[in-house]
Amino acid sequence: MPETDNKPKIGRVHSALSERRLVIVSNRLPFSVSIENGTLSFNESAGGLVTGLASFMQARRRTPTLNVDHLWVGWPGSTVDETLRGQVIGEALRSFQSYPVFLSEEQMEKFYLGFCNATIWPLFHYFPTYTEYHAAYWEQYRLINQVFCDALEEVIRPNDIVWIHDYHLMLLPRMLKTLRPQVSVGFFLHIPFPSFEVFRLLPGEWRREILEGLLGADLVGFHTYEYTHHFLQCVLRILGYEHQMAQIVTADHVVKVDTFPMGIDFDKFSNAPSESETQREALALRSTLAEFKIVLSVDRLDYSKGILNRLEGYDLFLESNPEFHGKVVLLMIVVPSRIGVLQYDRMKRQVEERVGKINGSYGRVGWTPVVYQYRHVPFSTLAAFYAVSDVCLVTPLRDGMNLVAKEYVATRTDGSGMLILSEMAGSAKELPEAIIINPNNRAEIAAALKEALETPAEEQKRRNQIMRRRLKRYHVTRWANDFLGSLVGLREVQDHIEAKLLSSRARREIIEKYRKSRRRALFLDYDGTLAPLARSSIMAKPDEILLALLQSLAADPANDIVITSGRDRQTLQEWFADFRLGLVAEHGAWLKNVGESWRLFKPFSTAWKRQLLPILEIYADRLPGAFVEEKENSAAWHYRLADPEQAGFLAAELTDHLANLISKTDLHVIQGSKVVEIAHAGVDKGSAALQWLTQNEHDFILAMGDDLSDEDLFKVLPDQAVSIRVGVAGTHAHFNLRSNTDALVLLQTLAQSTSLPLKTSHGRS
Ligand code: ADQ
Repeated sequence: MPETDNKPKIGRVHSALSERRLVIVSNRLPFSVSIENGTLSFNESAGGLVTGLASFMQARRRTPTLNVDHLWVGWPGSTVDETLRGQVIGEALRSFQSYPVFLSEEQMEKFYLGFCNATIWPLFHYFPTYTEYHAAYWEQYRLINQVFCDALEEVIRPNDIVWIHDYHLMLLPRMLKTLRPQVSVGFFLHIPFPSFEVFRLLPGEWRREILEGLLGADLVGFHTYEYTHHFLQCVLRILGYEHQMAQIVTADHVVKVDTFPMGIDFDKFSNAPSESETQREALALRSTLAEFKIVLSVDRLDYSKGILNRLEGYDLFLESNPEFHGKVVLLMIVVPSRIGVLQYDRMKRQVEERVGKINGSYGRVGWTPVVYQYRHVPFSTLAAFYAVSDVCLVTPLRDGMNLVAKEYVATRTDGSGMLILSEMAGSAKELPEAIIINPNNRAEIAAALKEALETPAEEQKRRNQIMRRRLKRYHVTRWANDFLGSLVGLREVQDHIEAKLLSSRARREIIEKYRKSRRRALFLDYDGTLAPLARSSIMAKPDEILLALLQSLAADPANDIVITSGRDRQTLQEWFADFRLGLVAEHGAWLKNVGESWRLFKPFSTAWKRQLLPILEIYADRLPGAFVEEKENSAAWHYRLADPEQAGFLAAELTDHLANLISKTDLHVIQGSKVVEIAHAGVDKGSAALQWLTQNEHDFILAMGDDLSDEDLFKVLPDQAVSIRVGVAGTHAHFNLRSNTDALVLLQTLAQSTSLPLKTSHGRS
């Protein structure tokens, strides 16, 4: 990576954000369309994502310096007949700045209820036994992501910032970026990203496509550091991409991965208790439940939310604390969700049975231990619930973040109230002053309830004040601006790197220069440049197409072609002996001119091998898949086939270890692509190439390479030389090419260019 400061420059970012249209893409729009007797009606929809983003959008509208131009793209919540679609689009654009993506019920079945909620949701929440793996679901998931991409194509403008949300659309970033490489694309995942061992349960093709899909974005965001870490780990282990400071250079662009814990609209919740509607409802509630302490729980009906565990914990609390009988109620608000998915329907029945059992066992006239409501409630009612409750009990078995916990604390303006929070919720990282419990342990829930109900008022205040300060500072607008600022700021780093990508104009100029030149030197690295990086060195043997290409380049008497490689001379000899090629082996230790025999760059002592080779062997023994390659004047420890994470640690350790041992010698350690090498300092591809350049005068010089050892060559070449780094990476070369295939295409074009009609008019020798 180049040494560029990639922190968003606040002023520039702010102005970039205010000048560009923001396009939010999520499965659901912030409203649902319903049709009764041919009449359309639009109702607000609920859920963490929509609640949070809608607040952010409102804040944007309230900020005069920000351009409020935005568009929200998503499914309108029901199947809309063809004949009504025009009307829905018109109303959605006019009243909601939204653009609907129409999907049929059948499509939603396998996509939404299928792949999204019967495959990804359970797996990512660590319920592998609930996870269903159906090829038909997967196919539908791909298809619907494509439908979203097609819809975006209709509305997107080149300067838009596109922010894609959640697990329904993980393939969309790549699809969109392929279609519109210039559009800034961000992705945020609202649910946990599971550990590698869980993610790998997905079939190979699915898991690779999902990761590739996400890496299509410029910025990928998660709620917690753990999820970010899991994602990077999966990317490394499944796709083989390493990261540097959470920046990944893929074959075609640079992706940043980062943590952005979602906040809430703090002021909205903090102001709610002083609003008349909330006050009225709170008063009514208090008078109905005047004799009781209120323990509140609010969530969607979902097995990940730990509703049954909560009821078990409460049951145990009542069983072991009879002194609280008749003094406490659990007010349990459950919002209907994903009706029609087997586990959800089953869970609804189980919850109802459990509530019935607790009320039947402990209840009496005048006291219902669990007050259960299965419905969506409007904001004022929700705020009133938060405002009157002494304890908020949040017990998810897994939760990406959990906004309810934050909303409760924000609503407690007088500092009273106790939050009990599961350690499995992302928000537990930000709210450690809550009573943190493990929801799998009902004894812990029961003990936490007792503790919460008995916590003195000053202690409640102390804890809440700390949490409120934090929530006030990192509110939802700050979260969204942080994400978008980071996305826009990233553009600068990407531009810097991508500015070097070989343009078609520069390409034409190179070809022209090549055609007109009289004597040319071409320095071509082998692995990663002429041949794709292979899993084993044997597999990297040149194929017939490559040999034919080299032959045609070498057949031109004006060309001095030199293969500059880190490989040993025997291998190069075996592959290229029959060709008119110069060869550089072991990064410049061995040189071979056409028609001559090999010669050493300079005499070297190899006494070091006796001491250092055994060390490389020890490291190879410790890491299955790693092996040592002894060359005449150098030695390499390869780990392409080894476990990438363990290899990463060991490679760093080995490099350190060797660096200490060779500090007073003329050796140095080179970290290459999946290899650690020991070689003689001052011997590199640059010094080797200069030997050819001093032998003849060249009016065209080209150097191509894909890794750090090629940078030594790029650095020493004269200014007029054409240097090309294969892969998108920071470099001393003049240009980058995206891949080894692009490098071969360019060489092919050069080889063919001299047979074009103008060839003889340049009078080459
Ligand atoms: P959800 O699973 O929907 O969100 P959560 O974060 O708790 O979970 O958000 C629920 C939202 O819906 C809250 O804003 C709450 O006020 C509201 N709500 C809940 N029950 C309600 C009811 N009965 N009536 C009215 N409103 C109700 C997903 C992830 C979470 C992540 C969010 C945001 O699963 O882990 O926190 O996205 O990223």
